[in-house]
Amino acid sequence: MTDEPDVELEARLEEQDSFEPPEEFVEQANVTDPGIYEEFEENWPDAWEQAADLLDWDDEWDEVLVEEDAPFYEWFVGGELNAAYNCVDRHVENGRKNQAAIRWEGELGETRTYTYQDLYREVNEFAAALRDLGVEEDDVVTLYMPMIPELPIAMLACARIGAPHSVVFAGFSADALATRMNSADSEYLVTCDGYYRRGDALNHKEKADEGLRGVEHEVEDIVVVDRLGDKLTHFLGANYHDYDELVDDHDGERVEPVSRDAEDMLFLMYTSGTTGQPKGVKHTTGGYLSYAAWTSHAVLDIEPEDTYWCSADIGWITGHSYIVYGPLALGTTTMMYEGTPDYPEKDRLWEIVEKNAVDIFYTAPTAIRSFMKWGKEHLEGRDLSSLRLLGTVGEPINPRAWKWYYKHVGDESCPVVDTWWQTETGGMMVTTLPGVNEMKPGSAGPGLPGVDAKVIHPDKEEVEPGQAGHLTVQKPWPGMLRTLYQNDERFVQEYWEEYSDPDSDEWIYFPEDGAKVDEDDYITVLGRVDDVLNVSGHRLGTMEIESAIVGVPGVAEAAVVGGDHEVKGEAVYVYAITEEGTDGDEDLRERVVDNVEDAIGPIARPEEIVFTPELPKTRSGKIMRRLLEDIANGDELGNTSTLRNPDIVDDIQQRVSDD
Ligand code: 6R9
Repeated sequence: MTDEPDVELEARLEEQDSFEPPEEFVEQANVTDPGIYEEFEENWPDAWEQAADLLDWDDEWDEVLVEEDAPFYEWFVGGELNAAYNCVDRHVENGRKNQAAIRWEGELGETRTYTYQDLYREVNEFAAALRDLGVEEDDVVTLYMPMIPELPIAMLACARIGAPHSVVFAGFSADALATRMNSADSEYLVTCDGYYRRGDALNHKEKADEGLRGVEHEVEDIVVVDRLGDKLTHFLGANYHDYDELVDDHDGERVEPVSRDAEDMLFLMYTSGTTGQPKGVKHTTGGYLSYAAWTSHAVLDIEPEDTYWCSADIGWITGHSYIVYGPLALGTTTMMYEGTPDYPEKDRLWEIVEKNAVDIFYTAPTAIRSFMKWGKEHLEGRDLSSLRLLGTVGEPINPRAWKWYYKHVGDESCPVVDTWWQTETGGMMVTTLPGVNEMKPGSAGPGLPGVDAKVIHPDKEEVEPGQAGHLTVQKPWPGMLRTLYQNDERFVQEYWEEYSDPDSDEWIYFPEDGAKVDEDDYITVLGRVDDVLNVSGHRLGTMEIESAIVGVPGVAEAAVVGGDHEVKGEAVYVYAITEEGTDGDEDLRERVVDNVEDAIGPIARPEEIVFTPELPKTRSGKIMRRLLEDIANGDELGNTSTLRNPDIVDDIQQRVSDD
């Protein structure tokens, strides 16, 4: 880190490796009884009813869990409910219509507040508009939108009429949008004209239009939100609609929320896997919403009167579960911020916390490492005393960053929850309960009550404390993905095949993370064991990036690995073989970068590109990625004798140090 080391913090906190939850916090916490672990164990799976009981159901479930078709589990079977009703209507009915539901801060400083009544009104109007356009129950609606209130409104409008949404992160490229719309056969798109980033207005619609050109089926309708206020006149056809006009045309209309089966799809969310094709993770209405609400209650300690802020983007699962569905199901005030944390100044987030008296703040380790780098002086002028709980998610947090967060943001009076989970798990899985457990910086904690997380060897035995192994989950949970969209086979292959034994009906979920465990069953997640990188907490498939690179004329082959990065955690390192007669020059480098950004988005931008005549390969022809990682990190190289071409290693090292 480049800032002055905080001597006092170092001295006092460095040695400390566990922290008790602050008493003041425990006194008011939602969950404080350590017996909850036993309760779930003894009363499993019925204990999960306490998650479902946080919601209002149109029809009670007949069975909590049906395992007949494992690993295609079903939860709260026979139950019926509507997610939008649970996130909006019931709070209006319960006399809380004037409470703020969404508080939004634009990057330039504008603010908008939607009370639950406002939200109710606009969700209904947009739901009516979608219906009018022809959207029917079970049609997938793609939402390609940045952090503006119309995004959660569109999600809830879809949920109201039983149309699953598929949100595509606004930072993704036109190609990525097309791939996802094609995969989901999605015939409807909601997008916007543009948004602000570091003070610049970005043209988003141009990207959306370009993406639409790559969609292979007919797209029925495109709705465009006017974020920038300069009404776009360049709609490309009669099937383009202005969001405000649609909502005005349906002024005051009401749409009865559709009763959905607990197992009906609430949404699809695409995530990166080991192959080039992103995976469409399917989440359901009953299990997912119960799980998002339950974990928001038990781990984030959300109360209706709180102002809660998760600084993720709704385009990722964290935003789905912990900006939109969990917090709104509990009827709290959820914050949204459009912009970047250092615009216009590096204290922007703390300004927002102070101004809104935020109670709970949930962010990513990569953000915390940036705050550390910028220096604590950016927090010092701000009153952060409203904060009660801090959380992190997305990647492992190093103890130093954890302690910095605890001390400088939380003033040693807020518990920090380090929450391990995935797009596929729907919600948090491994974390401390802030009102129950002590915290150990760097270690996420035990599996949540009812979550059977175990770290195992290849022989399926649990590892000894301190040893590394694979993280697994050995019992189903309500928030779990049900399948990969239209690909049951890949679902079984990706998550269950490694450790399950179908013959004895033993099903073990493998999230593709390495981990170790200590004597108190606290799990430290070490990172992915597959070819997926975690750049600033975002999952990127190396295959996806490699295929974008070999698409550049002049590049014959490419290998992408993760190199250590001070702020991003991991960064994209590219080793590429050029074709005969092509120079690995600046021009080619630029074309590689452009192609990666076009195929995926700026988040996948390579940190380093090394052109080489060969890649180190084993005798069976496999690229030795470990070795390339070690070279990227300047680490001691392991044994290279199994290589078919050991001489190339020195050569590549030379090229790296020449750069
Ligand atoms: C929610 C989310 C999932 C992957 C996951 C793991 C990493 C997430 C973590 C963590 C260590 C934590 N990860 N939280 N690693 N400690 N607290 O991030 O979902 O985008 O699907 O990423 O992120 O490697 O497998 P997703």
